[in-house]
Amino acid sequence: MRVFASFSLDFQALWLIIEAPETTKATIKMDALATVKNVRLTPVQVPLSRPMRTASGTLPGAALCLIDVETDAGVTGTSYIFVYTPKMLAAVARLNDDVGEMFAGVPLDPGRTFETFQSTFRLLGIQGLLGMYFAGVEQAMWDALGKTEGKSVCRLLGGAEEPVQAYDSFGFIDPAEDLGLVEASVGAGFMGIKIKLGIGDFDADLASARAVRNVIGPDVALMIDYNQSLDPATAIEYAKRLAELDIYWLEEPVPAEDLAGHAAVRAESPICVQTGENWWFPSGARLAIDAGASDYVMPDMMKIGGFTGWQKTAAMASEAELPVSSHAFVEVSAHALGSTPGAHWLEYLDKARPILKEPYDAIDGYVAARGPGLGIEWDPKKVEAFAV
Ligand code: SMN
Ligand code: MG
Repeated sequence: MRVFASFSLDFQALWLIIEAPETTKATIKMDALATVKNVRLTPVQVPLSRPMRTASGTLPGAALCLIDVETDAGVTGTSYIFVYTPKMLAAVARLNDDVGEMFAGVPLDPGRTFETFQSTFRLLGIQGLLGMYFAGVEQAMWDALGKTEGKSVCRLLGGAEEPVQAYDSFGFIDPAEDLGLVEASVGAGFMGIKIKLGIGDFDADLASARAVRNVIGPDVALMIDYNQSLDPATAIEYAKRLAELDIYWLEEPVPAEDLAGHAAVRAESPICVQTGENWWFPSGARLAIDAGASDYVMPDMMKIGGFTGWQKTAAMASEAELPVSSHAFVEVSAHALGSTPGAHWLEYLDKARPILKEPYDAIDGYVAARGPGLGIEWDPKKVEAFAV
């Protein structure tokens, strides 16, 4: 049996024609997809409850671009991207001014929109701010689609709003000041804690990790993130010395693009290697997985290309038997992991909380997706207060 999908030019109706033996030819009529009218972008700088100190820089707040996709169905799809530094906010707002109009009239079909986007910018390439911006639009399109269908995005993707195990994500921990926060996380039910190392010397790192292990006890997973700051030989040496603390994973020990370096660390490290937050689109994931760069994977919903990129990457990871975790973006990640068989850990790094009417809470260390759509709504007063 052959199946053809044909689209009327004005997208008034989507017809799926199933060509079967003459006698049983059937036509199924489906509702028309809503189309995009306009994409709005609002840059904000949101305070973080705890500034994020990493080996590769400190983030005092979260520079976010809020993306609202208005549709002709009367619903508005919503998502946001994180551009790491407020100095990039104006550039992304300008991008939306200049290329946002390409989405006008496009049906809410994120997968096809991704293909069109990729071919439109084939000569330029889509890594960087352009790709991040697109991922935000793609996610907002899914949100709008979920709202028009009265379903969560997770359900549209074939999953369910099942709670996903989360770890609480910290920056560099000062054992003299921050252990109370870690203790509170474990008290709130988190069964995993991630800390960053690599700011001071190794003895300070070891002392910090040991202090955290002592506070969380032996049953809570302890993850370590070096944020790309080591060379492979040093990473292997440090991994051997940290192993006594029963470390669950060693994240981005070396620069993200050094896939051979990651593979070398993986081969020698007694601790499992985790990476993925800096893989660009499924093509980047393909290279890393083929290079054997990691024991676990943690794609970032923004750099991997939204839900379309996530699904392709999750399929590759599944084929390679690599457990899939998320990076930042609590809300979209809950939907992505909720529809990913073999989901591993959700990173609880709650950057959007101050601007959401109803933030995503971790309950007993688990986070569940909710609908309709992505289940998020801006708090307009807060958005105004943090607008840049
Ligand atoms: C990270 C996330 C957000 C900002 C800086 C660093 C990170 C992580 O590497 O994995 O949490
Ligand atoms: Mg990381």
